[in-house]
Amino acid sequence: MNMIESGIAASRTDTLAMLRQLERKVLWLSSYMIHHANHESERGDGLKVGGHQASSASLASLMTALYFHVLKPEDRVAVKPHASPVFHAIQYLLGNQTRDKLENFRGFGGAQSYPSRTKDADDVDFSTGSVGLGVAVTGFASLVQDYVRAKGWGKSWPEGRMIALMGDAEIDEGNIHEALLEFWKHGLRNCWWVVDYNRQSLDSVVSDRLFMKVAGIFETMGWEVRLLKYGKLQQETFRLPGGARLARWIDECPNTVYSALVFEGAKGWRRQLEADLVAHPDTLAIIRNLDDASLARLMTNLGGHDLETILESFETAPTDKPVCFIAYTIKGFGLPLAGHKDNHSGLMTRPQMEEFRRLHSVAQGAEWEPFAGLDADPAEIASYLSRVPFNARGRRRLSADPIPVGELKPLEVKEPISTQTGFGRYLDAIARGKTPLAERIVTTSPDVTVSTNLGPWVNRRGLFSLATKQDVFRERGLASMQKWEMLPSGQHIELGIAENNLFLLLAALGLSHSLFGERLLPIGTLYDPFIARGLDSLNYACYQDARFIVVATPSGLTLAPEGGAHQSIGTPLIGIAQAGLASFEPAFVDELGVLLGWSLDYIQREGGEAKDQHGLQEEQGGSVYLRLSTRPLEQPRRELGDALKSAIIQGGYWLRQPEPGAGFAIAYAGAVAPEAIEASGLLGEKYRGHGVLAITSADRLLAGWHAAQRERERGNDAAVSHVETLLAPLAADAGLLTLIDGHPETLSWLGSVLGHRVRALGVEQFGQSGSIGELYAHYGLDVSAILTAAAGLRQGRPGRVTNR
Ligand SMILES: Cc1ncc(C[n+]2csc(CCOP(=O)(O)OP(=O)(O)O)c2C)c(N)n1
Ligand SMILES: [Mg+2]
Repeated sequence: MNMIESGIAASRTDTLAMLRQLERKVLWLSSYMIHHANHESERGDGLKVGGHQASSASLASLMTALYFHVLKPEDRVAVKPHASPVFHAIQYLLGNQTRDKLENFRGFGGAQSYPSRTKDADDVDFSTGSVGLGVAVTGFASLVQDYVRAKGWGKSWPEGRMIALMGDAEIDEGNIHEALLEFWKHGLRNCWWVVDYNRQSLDSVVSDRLFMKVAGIFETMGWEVRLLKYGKLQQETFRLPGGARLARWIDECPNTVYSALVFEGAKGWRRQLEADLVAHPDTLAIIRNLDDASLARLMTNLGGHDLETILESFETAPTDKPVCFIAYTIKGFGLPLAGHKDNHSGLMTRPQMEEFRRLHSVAQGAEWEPFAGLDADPAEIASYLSRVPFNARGRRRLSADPIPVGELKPLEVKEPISTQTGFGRYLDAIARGKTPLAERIVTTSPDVTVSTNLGPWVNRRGLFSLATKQDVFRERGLASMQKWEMLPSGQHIELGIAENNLFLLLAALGLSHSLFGERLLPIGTLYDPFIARGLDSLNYACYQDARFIVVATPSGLTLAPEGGAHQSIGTPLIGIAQAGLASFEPAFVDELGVLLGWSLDYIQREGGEAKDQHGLQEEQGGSVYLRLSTRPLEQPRRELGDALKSAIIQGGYWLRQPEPGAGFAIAYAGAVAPEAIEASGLLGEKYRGHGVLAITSADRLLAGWHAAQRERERGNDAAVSHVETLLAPLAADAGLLTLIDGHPETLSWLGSVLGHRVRALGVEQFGQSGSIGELYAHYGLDVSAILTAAAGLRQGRPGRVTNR
């Protein structure tokens, strides 16, 4: 060994010694945090239990090695839900988390049970909670990083590794496998998935045979698979005479038996090994030479708990392809719960915690002291922590200036046109320009690019691919409507048919400003009914406050001949209920133009929560859902003034203004506008002065009404919502007929605003094939159904129930 080599070896030894100290501290802090929430906190029962204790201990070694040595600021990590205490403990040691939040773990305003980008203060990169989603989003974030860099942007921030620290049971989630296929197609790089292979999920023990099949799946998908199976102690022991037999015994030991022995400890190990290895005296000699503590240490010295093995594996791992690390760990490692199959929501008892405190040499009252009970000099630890590469650039939330949007030029249309066609034309018009807006829009779709009218946009802006690939049909001079040229400058990311992938990609694209410092304006399209297929991923994207526009088209019965399987009924209610998502269902393309322009701006707003007063998140912004249709409609000839534009954005306007005191109005949303208009014409004389209310967003009208009620309850009598203003001209006993190609509940609440009687028309049954006319007649959305319902309202029937 020369001087340089011995210097490196010495510094390696120092690093390992320091990491061992920090590993101890991380295990202590995370365990105590959970214990405190369950046993010491007086903040209520709601804080108690949770499957954190054993599950956190399982990742403590890996996370120590990663955060205190391997990671760089540009690396982005999704931490498995139940390792949240480990993450918060690490951030606390790095000075990025407060003691108060740790003491209030799981409490209101405290460190969150599952790492949360939006609710935690300590720089969480990706929220986790719904297992599988946080894992997959790392791969999509890596694709987004490639996208941004392929455009020549984001160069002031180094390229990072997108890392998932995942539970082994997360592999069971289908969305992971959907994502793996997509990643292979897109040539994923810079992505590491670290499987915490503790062979336990919530209810059961994971089968090793099954998991090795999983390893095969990763390899087939182009991933490098690295097993972190044996720790250094085991590796050295296996080299002794008889050692190879011990290795074989470990390999062949079923997971259930291994787990049970971990829990039983040295006595259990000794009994089992003596019985199983009677025919191998040299192997038994190794075991008999060890005292109880050493035997237990040897048998549990797995790769995922051995810092040296962990460092070696991570420091030599490639970034030019994805890597799956299968790290063998023990659930509850270092705790008295270790290995027990029921330990998922297991908690240490008070006596167990006292013993644990003694083991960690932490004095009463010093529980939260960062260095209490450690052997190393506190100054040395502090100095090491101050040099940790991950922390070198402080908080890693980046930002990007908003892209100016301006108003979209209204389309010139003479013929009947659908909102879906209008959407395609607006994007085509944007695509023609050399504007920052055109540059920053990125579209994506799960195999419905053409059928949702993104074709013209893609033809102009190209498909994204890291490698340029020519369009074969075009090269050969064969006529085609689609120019499928793939190139790094392309702005459409084509996905296979997997709606989870759509929403996870939108989640990653929609965080680009914060993760990579580059603003993207993501627009994803899909068929409206299939929102349900990716619903949890959509919810996940919104929870992270990712910003995007989802255009769902076609919707409802208007895709008539496609039949019931493709008919969406409940999606407007999803639009209302999904937090962080403003939903719209315009009928006419001029409305759509206003809403699209507004949406592109709204998804970029970042005002604080405190400024919001109207329940509409005007200041802080959010994501947007546009529910569109393929039904061509005659368009109103009009120029939209500012007041009308504003009303469209707020959720509705009078298409036909009611006279003061009018006794009747029709409120419609979306593609049923012609029925509402025709019925209104026929009702004309009989229902003099009636109104026709165009609802562009039931979601925003409802949110605004609820917010105004809250405001008034707080003492602000002047607070009035848009919908209250709209309905004010109607007589107190007026009848309100609501109409939507979706669940009637979407609009029926309108009657509660000022106490009007309501008859709500919509769809409550699965559809069948037919023309739009036939289906509207069948489900009671046609003119005749409106007239019948209107007559009922006039006679006061729907509002009255006779008492018998
Ligand atoms: C989509 C979803 N389904 C169910 C749960 C409830 N749940 C939380 S953790 C868990 C099992 C976790 O096992 P694993 O991923 O192996 O993590 P470990 O606790 O072993 O570290 C389950 C089923 C969840 N969080 N998300
Ligand atoms: Mg597990």
